[in-house]
Amino acid sequence: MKKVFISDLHLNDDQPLITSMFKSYLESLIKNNKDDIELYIIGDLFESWVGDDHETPLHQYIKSALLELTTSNIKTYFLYGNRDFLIGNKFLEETGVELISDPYVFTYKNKKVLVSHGDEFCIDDTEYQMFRKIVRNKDWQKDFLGFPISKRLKIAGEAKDASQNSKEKKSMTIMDVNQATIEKVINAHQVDLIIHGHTHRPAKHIIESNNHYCERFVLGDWTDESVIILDWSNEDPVLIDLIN
Ligand SMILES: [Mn+2]
Repeated sequence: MKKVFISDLHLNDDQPLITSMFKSYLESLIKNNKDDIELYIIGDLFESWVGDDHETPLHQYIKSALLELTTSNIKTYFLYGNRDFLIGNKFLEETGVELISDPYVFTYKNKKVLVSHGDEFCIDDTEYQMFRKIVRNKDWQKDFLGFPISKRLKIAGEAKDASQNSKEKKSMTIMDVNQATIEKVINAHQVDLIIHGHTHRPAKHIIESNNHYCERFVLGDWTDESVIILDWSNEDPVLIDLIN
């Protein structure tokens, strides 16, 4: 048995290399499936998702690649990122991917593990947290999905520009996880391991809180220079770079 965790691919039409790297990665999983692999995609698979009815050649390509994976008996889990939280049932049915909640807690190899995209840990970014509250509201989403695709794309584009502009003004600390929030999460769930992405700052952190020892693994985003994923094949999980 082997579990692998990936996040923040941000697949989009402008980066065909990342798309082909992802496709090759899925093919390598299929080839090695004698290991009994489970794949966890923990958010921001796509740079943007305005609804399952917005079908592009890229979306079709990724959906068939994922379907090939799941029909090769590789159990594939997905949890929402801050960019692709509108992925719905049609996508899930067409790919065989299973949506899991955020946070997702399970026990494996005697360790209690919490998996999350990670954006909820970044509470110092109050502007983003306010935006998140709005767009993760079911009524807001229902209204948004009722708009024509062109209007949805326009709104998503404007939101992206606004977030890019404000990101430039924010400090690196504001956009990172909040330590007290991490400790609260550790104590509330009594977990030994936290796995998340979102911040694009791959690292392994060790936290001691109330005499409880926890490791926090942060995955990297996919670039043509590095792809840091978490591979849990042996006793302990390890961050590996698919490129180097
Ligand atoms: Mn993210």
